[in-house]
Amino acid sequence: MTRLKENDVEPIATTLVGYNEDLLRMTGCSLRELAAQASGKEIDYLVNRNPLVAVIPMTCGEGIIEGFVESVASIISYLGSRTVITKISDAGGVAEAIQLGAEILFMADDDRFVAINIRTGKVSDNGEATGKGYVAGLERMCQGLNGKNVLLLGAGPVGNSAALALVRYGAQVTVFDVNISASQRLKGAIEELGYNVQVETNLESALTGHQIFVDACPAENVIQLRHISQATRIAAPGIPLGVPELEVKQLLTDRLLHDPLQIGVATMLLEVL
Ligand code: PYL
Repeated sequence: MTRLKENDVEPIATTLVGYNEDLLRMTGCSLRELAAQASGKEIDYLVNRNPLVAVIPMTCGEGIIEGFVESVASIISYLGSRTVITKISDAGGVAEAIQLGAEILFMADDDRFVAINIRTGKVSDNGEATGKGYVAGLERMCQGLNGKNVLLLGAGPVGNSAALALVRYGAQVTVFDVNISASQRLKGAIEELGYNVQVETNLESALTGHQIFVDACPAENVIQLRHISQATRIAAPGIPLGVPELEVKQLLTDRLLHDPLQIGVATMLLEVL
């Protein structure tokens, strides 16, 4: 998993209104509606129960990312939840959150970013939630995915979650990962659930043979200009963005779904309600 940097998260809190307008234009739904669709939860549950959500800084491993907990808290607050960032980090922060009466805890170390509902025991992992959230956005952007060919780049945690969400929407999924055994493992897991996935080992032919992409791999500039047409739609949960930034603005306006945290955090919250 690629570690976010301060300049990935710093702009989030002050650009959520504009971000939501862009999302509405691209997918026809707001961040709240997208998270509700991805999690299968009704948004008014969030409003009615209004649980206190605590975001806890974690100093372990490579430590704090400046602005990370503030960005997570701003997204949760934007969704309408009562939110607090604990003053204390780590174990003390967990104790502080519970003493404050928090029902849901968000925290991230170098390996896992989780949301925990301490009342129900429900846990949501950022990778799994991000995969579901982005596929829900892609489904709205494409006005449905049933019967459509989708190329999934990356068979990691986000890719595995995205693959399951894609086949559940009826998409014909082809997966490419530089690590072929990762693609095979993903194929096996999806087949166990009664669905089919094709494994592609030639990236160039996969890219030229598809218009709908889920870019869930950490490589940069995988999707090149020659792979982009008027029909191209891209959901890109991967950090850093796998499409050349500059050209993207010109060619893919309103057809590229990409953010550092928003869709994943919103889906995590709805998942643990
Ligand atoms: C959750 C993000 C999404 C992509 N990469 C993941 C990442 O950067 N994880 C590390 C998060 C560390 C947070 C730090 C803090 O500020 O509490 N422990």
